[in-house]
Amino acid sequence: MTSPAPVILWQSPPCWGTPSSSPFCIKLEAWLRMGGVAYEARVIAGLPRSPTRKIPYVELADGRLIADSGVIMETLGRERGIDLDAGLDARARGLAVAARRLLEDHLYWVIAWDRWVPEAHWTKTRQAYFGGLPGPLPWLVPPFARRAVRQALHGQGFGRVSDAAILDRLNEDLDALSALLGDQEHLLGQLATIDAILFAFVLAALQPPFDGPVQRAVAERTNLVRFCERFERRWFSP
Ligand SMILES: N[C@@H](CCC(=O)N[C@@H](CS)C(=O)NCC(=O)O)C(=O)O
Repeated sequence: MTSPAPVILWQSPPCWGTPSSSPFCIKLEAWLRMGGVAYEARVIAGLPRSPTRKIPYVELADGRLIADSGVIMETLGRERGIDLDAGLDARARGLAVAARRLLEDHLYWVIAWDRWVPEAHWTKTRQAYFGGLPGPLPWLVPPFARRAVRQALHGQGFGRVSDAAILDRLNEDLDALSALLGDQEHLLGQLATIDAILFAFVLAALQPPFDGPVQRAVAERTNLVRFCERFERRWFSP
């Protein structure tokens, strides 16, 4: 039997020593590696061609474009018989959903705020995300992109509260994750999809070169940092 053609993973470029500036892209790439799916990572030029206009998305050999890291994982999992969560019982599955929501729908917004809002951080984000664009684009694009993120943060709520309130919530998130992980090798005691998600979002909070309160808060939870180091060694070593 011939093996399927590599999946094309469309994502944002590597950033600050991580495989992509987007934690959702890192999550998906980690899952592809864990599931043994052959893929080719490509950097988008211009706006995403995905149905949702978001990254990551994948392009399959039959021409399908699939958006959303979760949908992509479900689709490829179903079509290729990959189930990294087969060994989880109902309680562990429940915990995985809760942790995923915390990471993707809450910690994600702390990460976005940290990168796009404080002026000193924005200077570095702007350079990292847009500095390589051609012509006048590094001057033209960032103000529009920043306005869109600020509007999203306003809708989500972080745009309406103090920095201290955001950091309080970050600390609650990190305490919860750190307590769940404890001294285990994997969040749920065995390798599962949630490990890819934990890795991607904790790394995305830790890695920017801001040396700010977000990075310090993550660094204090040494079990989370060690988890990321282990995960990276196992799944992203050359
Ligand atoms: N639920 C989506 C979320 C993806 C997502 O929010 N991607 C961000 C980058 S981190 C994006 O493309 N943002 C562009 C936009 O919102 O227009 C997934 O799991 O893939």
